[in-house]
Amino acid sequence: MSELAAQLADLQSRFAAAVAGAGDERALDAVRVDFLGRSGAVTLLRRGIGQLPAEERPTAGKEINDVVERLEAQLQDAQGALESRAFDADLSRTIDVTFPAPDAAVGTIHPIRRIIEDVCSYFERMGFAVVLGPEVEPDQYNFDALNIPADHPAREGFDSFWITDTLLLRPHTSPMQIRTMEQHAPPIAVVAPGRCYRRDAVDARHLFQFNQIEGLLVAEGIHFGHLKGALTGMCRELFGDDQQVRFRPSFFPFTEPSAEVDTTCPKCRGLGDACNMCGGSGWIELGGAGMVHPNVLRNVGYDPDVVSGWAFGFGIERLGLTRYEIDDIRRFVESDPDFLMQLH
Ligand code: FA5
Repeated sequence: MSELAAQLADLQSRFAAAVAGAGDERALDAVRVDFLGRSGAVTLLRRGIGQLPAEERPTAGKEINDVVERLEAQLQDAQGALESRAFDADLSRTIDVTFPAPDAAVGTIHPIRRIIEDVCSYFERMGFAVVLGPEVEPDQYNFDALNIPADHPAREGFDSFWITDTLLLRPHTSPMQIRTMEQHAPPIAVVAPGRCYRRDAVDARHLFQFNQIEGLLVAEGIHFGHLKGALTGMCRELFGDDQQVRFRPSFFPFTEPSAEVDTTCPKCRGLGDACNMCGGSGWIELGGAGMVHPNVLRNVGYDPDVVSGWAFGFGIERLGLTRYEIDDIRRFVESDPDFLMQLH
């Protein structure tokens, strides 16, 4: 027997003994490192090949490789045996099938989505339809048809993300007024919730992506009192039974007269005092509203001498701040489940 053959025989019997003694996967891995690792016994033998006469080297290399193959196969068998022993042990455990299971984690509707659903449901019960529209609009729908021509300073107020010279991410849901009236003859009664985008700096009251809900009612004989009644009812639905609604004169090119809409602060119930929710005024601002401007009705082919209408546009996140008494609008978009799950 050559010297190498004797060394290989010795190595194999030491290997077999080591594998037999390895009781778990970690011990088996140590055996692999000792024999087949980078500084293991096989590597030492390989280094010895260099000392042999050149003509013996190929045979010696092959002999070592054959042994390595066998060792690897034995390691794999031993690994399989260990796994099946662990599996058997697991099977033989007694399981108490009557033990109560932990509660499954379930999600809830996001508070912003809940407010959208509540407002839609309030208006649907009054016969309004819910309509959805594109978030990318031509300036024609977003401005021109809403009585805001190209040189009108009101365009500056909607600091918009422009995509091309004529296309923009809508900064408000009011284009849905035009889209709806273009497609349907009066009477019209719709609400249109959806995402809006503005180049506003993010702070406690502003996001660059937020949600609005637009409302539009157009028919014969519609007046400001209808608007007041609808919005007062909506505030009571969202915030409680004794909410009041206040209309402050304002300006929007697409409504005349126009108003900013406030509701009594649901925290201090309108008392003001040192309320940190409303800053002591007793009122919270929700959005804009007014009677649809005659030019807007004309732009969609309606006759302002025959029909009239009201419209409003409220920020959903602002409704959320008020409803849940939260002091920072960013909480809604931070995706903190522990925080969001508290709001129902
Ligand atoms: C408008 O967007 C008008 N289209 C509303 C309107 C519709 C008036 C129909 C008349 C008739 P305004 O720019 O004020 O108006 O925005 C309305 C509401 O959107 C604000 O009161 C606020 O609640 C919300 N809002 C506006 N910008 C932001 C913002 N960056 N982050 C969060 N909410 C915002």
